[in-house]
Amino acid sequence: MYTLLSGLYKYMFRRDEYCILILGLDNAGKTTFLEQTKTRFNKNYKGMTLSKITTTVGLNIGTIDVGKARLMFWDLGGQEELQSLWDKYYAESHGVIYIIDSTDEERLQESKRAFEKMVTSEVLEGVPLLVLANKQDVENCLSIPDIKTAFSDCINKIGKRDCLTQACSALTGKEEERMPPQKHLDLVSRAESCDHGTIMSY
Ligand SMILES: Nc1nc2c(ncn2[C@@H]2O[C@H](COP(=O)(O)OP(=O)(O)O)[C@@H](O)[C@H]2O)c(=O)[nH]1
Ligand SMILES: [Mg+2]
Repeated sequence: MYTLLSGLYKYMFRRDEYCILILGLDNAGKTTFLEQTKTRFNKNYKGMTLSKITTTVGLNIGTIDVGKARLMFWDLGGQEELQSLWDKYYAESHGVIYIIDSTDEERLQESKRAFEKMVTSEVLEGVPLLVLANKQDVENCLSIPDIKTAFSDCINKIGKRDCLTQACSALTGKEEERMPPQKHLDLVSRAESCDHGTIMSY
C-alpha cells in the first residue's frame, strides 16, 4: 500500500531534469546571464548584485523550474585554459547556450573558433543550441547580422540541430532586450527531442 502511494506521489510530482551548458569566452556575460535567469525564475532567490560578478574559475550551477521540467544550468569558465574542460560535460548536456560579447569585436574570431570547436564535437551532435548576442544595451555594439557574418564560415557545421540566435542583455534584462521566458520553454521542448534523452526523473 505504502509503495503504491509513494509510487503515485512520485509519478504526480516527478520532474524531468535537463542539463544546459552555458558556454562562451570569458567576459561574455555567462555568469551574469545565469544570475539574471535564476532571479527571474526563482521567486525567492536573492541574487548577487549583477555588476559585482567576478571571473568564474571552475563552474557555477543554477537550477530553475519551468512547468514540469527542471533546467540545470552549468556555467563553465571560458578562459582559454578552461575551454579544454568543456567537452567533459558534453555527454551529459541536453542543450547549449553559447554567449557572445557583442561589444568585443577584437575577440569575435576567438569566440568563433571556440564555437566551431564546440559545434563540431561529435558528442554534441543534434543537441539544440541557443546563441545569445549579449550586451545589446551597449551603444554601437555588434548586431546579429554582424555576428552572423563573422561566424558565416562555420554556420554549415551547425548541422541539422535546432539553433536559434537571439539578442539580449544579461545585465539590464530590459523588457525589449531580455530573453522572453518562452525561449526557455523552447529549449525544454527542443531538449526533449534531443538524443541525449531525459537523464533523470524524481
Ligand atoms: N553592458 C553589459 N555588460 C554586461 C552584460 N553581461 C555581462 N556584462 C558585464 O561583463 C563582464 C563579464 O560578465 P561575466 O558574467 O562575469 O562574464 P563570464 O566571464 O562570461 O561569466 C561583467 O563586468 C558584467 O557586468 C550585458 O548584458 N551588458
Ligand atoms: Mg563567469
